Amino acid sequence: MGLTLTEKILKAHVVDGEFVKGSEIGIRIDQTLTQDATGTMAYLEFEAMGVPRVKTERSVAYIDHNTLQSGFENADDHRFIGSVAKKHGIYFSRPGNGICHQVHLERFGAPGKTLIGSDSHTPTGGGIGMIAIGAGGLDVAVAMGGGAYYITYPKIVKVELTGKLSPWVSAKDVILEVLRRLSVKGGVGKVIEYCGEGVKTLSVPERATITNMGAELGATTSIFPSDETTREFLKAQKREDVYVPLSADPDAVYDEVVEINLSELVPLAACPHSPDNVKTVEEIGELKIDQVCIGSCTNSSLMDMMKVAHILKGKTVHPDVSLSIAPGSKQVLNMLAQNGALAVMIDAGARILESACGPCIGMGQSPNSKGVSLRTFNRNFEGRSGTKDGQIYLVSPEMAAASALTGYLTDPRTLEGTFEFTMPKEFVINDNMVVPPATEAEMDSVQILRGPNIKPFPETAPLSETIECGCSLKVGDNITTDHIMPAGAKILPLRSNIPAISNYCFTVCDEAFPERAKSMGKSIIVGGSNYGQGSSREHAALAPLYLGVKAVLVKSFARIHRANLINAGILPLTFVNEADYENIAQGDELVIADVRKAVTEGRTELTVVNKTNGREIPVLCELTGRTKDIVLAGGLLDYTRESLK
Ligand code: MIC
Ligand code: SF4
Repeated sequence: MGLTLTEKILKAHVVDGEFVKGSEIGIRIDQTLTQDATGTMAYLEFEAMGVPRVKTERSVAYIDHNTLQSGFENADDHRFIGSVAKKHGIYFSRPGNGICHQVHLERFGAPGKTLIGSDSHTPTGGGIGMIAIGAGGLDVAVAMGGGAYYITYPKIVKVELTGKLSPWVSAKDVILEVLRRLSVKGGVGKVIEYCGEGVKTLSVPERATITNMGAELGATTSIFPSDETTREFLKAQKREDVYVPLSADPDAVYDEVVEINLSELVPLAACPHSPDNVKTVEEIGELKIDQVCIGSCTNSSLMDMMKVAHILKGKTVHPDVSLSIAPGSKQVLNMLAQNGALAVMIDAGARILESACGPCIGMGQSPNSKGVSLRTFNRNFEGRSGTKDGQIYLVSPEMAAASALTGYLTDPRTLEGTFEFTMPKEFVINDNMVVPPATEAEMDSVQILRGPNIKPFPETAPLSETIECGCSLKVGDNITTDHIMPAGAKILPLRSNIPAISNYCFTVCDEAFPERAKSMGKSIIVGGSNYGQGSSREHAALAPLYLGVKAVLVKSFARIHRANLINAGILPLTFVNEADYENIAQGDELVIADVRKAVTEGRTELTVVNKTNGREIPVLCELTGRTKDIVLAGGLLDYTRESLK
């Protein structure tokens, strides 16, 4: 029986566990990446493990998220990350060099390699045939130290592409169509593998747009084959040496098949407040807009920017619209400057932002009250833009640029003519903003520069014999990590300071939560399905840990967040009968008797007794050998410190 591409790469990297669907496997990690909003914690954790130099083939630390420096905090964090990188063998991509995923694809990614990154959009690397997975910072720290990365051996979904995109229909519309069909939980426990004749018609940046936003499906990752198009891209990046051809065997067996005829796709938009709330322009109807933001790791390639420049050429942004553009990397920005497209954008009235995440993570450009904002980004969760009642629509660069001119949501197919982008034979290459690490001889003399905002990892404790405490919060379905631990320009500077950032935990849902949790001392959170979807931020587990949360009981979890809870030593529980969700109210007193004994013995079914209404609620605690030991130890840090000794 033939193998899928995913299986081929996983098989070549597996170091622990059995190759059986649904069971846990440990894989060797070739490359890691971090960004600054998750990086400080990841490097504090790496330091705590006591490994002098990273053991990966290539580890890169990017500065791209917290680039608005409205106080000393972000600048201090950048300095800290730069110094840790230098000391411990990590390449440092300085602020201004671009968004981690865009730069990694251009300069470091390689087909057939494994990459984990402390950012959920790490699957961008799947665009050149990598197994690239988003993970919590602690998992990335462990991988840098040479430890395996554990995933559930995934189901593999084949997306069979046929046909060719019509003019003004974009790679973004492909992934929006996949989201429309599969939903934000449709990819949980799965890898999405793209195959078929249609693959050949898509360039590397287009493929990367699709794998990037596969994160919104909740998928473990997404991947394209590595073919002649990949080789051409790598050659143009002067990296042809890392090219290897890779594809699934013709008789590979998949768990599910989705068919998409690219020729039939039309321009789409994800409406507020979920990336799977996808509609056509016609279905949305007339929509006056206030803002357009173009950029983010989903749509900031040279190809995307050239399309935008073509549409804007000789025109003026509508008087009621603010248009901002953030090219994804220094390479992209530089090429736009050299070929004149930047001048076209400036001339049309675009507000040019630095090459960074910017508005995507609420670092500036929040829309006006109730403002309608079209964004080429990947997430439109409530409040993420920084404006609580902002109405965010996720669209392609073509739709964004066309609408910026008309002031209304506009189907780009109404534009005259067509636009064919030819990939450059050579990109402009200058890696002068990537600082290499110190040599082994020099590394001891590198001083770590720590600012006063950097506080240590919160205290952990081994799992207690019995958990007896109140329910401090009850929330519904599809809670995102942006609800649990909001981001934005005000809160992001506190990413290295868990005590301070904890004061914002869950405040999107309930302003009183942090104080209430603190005064309760210890507590349990109850939630619905797909709890913790979205970002990889481990702060969404570390803040609850700091606030005394001992267990989270929900209908189902998103993958990375569940792993982050385990890493923080918080017990992840799911209802056996989802209807029991109704049998717990906020404030109820709950007991999980002899929980330590049960977990130690590997019992997966536990009972939560609701002392307030007398009900006994069966719950699942599905921990394997390793995750069981992590929870018993009080988290991954203690567990790893022991096992690396
Ligand atoms: C995001 O897009 O939500 C982020 C900000 O990039 C996060 C990481 C973070 O919260 O720092 C992610 O996607 O993992
Ligand atoms: Fe940055 Fe936005 Fe991409 Fe996250 S999704 S890495 S915030 S650009």
